[in-house]
Amino acid sequence: MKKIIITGALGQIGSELTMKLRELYGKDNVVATDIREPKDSKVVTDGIFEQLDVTDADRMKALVEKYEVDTFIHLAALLSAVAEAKPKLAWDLNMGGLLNALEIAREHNLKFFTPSSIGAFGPETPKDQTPQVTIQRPTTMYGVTKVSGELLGDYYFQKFGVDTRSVRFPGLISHETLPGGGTTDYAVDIYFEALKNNAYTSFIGKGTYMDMMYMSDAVDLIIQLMEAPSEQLKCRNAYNVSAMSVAPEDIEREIQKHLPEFKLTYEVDPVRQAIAESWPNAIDTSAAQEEWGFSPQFDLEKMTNDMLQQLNNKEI
Ligand code: VAH
Repeated sequence: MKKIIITGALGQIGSELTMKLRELYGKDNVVATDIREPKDSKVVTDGIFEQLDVTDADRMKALVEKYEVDTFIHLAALLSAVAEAKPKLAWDLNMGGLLNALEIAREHNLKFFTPSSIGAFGPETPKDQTPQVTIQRPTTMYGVTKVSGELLGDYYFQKFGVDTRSVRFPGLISHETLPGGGTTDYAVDIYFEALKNNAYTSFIGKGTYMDMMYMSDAVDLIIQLMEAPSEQLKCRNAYNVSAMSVAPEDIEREIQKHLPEFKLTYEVDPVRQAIAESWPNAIDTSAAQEEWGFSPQFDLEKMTNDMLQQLNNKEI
């Protein structure tokens, strides 16, 4: 990777990935784009930023040619809960944007990354130690777009030789940005609310296990995967990646080591609970470990320490 364009740069992943890439590759070699253009974000003020609606193929192509990038990181998409509320918009944005990006990657021979998700699995998928290759019949529009995206990644690699790379992200936990419309958002909100109110009401029920990962590990693994030698990679649809499998009460116990009076209560949101229950409890990540050295650094204890410390410093 030398010169990189990112879509969705103001999103949960994009806002941290953009800053890390600017640090590693130089501010002049990272073109951050997003449909929004807030004046106060360092993603906008601390480097190259262009407004881009990913359904506008002509503008996307013009930016790729203007900055002569060699790598395309496509993050713009609607997340699971919002997608379930607006399924047609989710299909149009998630798939229309992705196809525009893949076509431009094909025309300009760009190295390509877009994330899939554990949301690409469904109720028939084995729930524990979910294999790299298994049944994928998701029951959400988000999941349908993620499986379709995985198949497109395979297709553009096999048919056109595009260097497509992807991972199935678990729930991602970040202190930089509040997530927007995901099912795993409770695992971010809980830390903000613990510090603000010493209490949190979870919309996901007790005992609901999902894979999770600290954003720091997610950002590092994207760079690690993108820098891995192409010949090492057998999976061009998406690799299973995860750092931990947790339920709300596990996070509660970890937070109480720092805030002993912290109280977790539950008000289950049936829509997001149903989505969560259709996803695996814990996926197998051996393929990513073996093929490109995936090795997350943050477990629940280490993540909780860092989250609370970082949020304390921000005086949220
Ligand atoms: C969501 N945070 O909840 C995203 C992610 C695995 C979850 O895809 O939609």
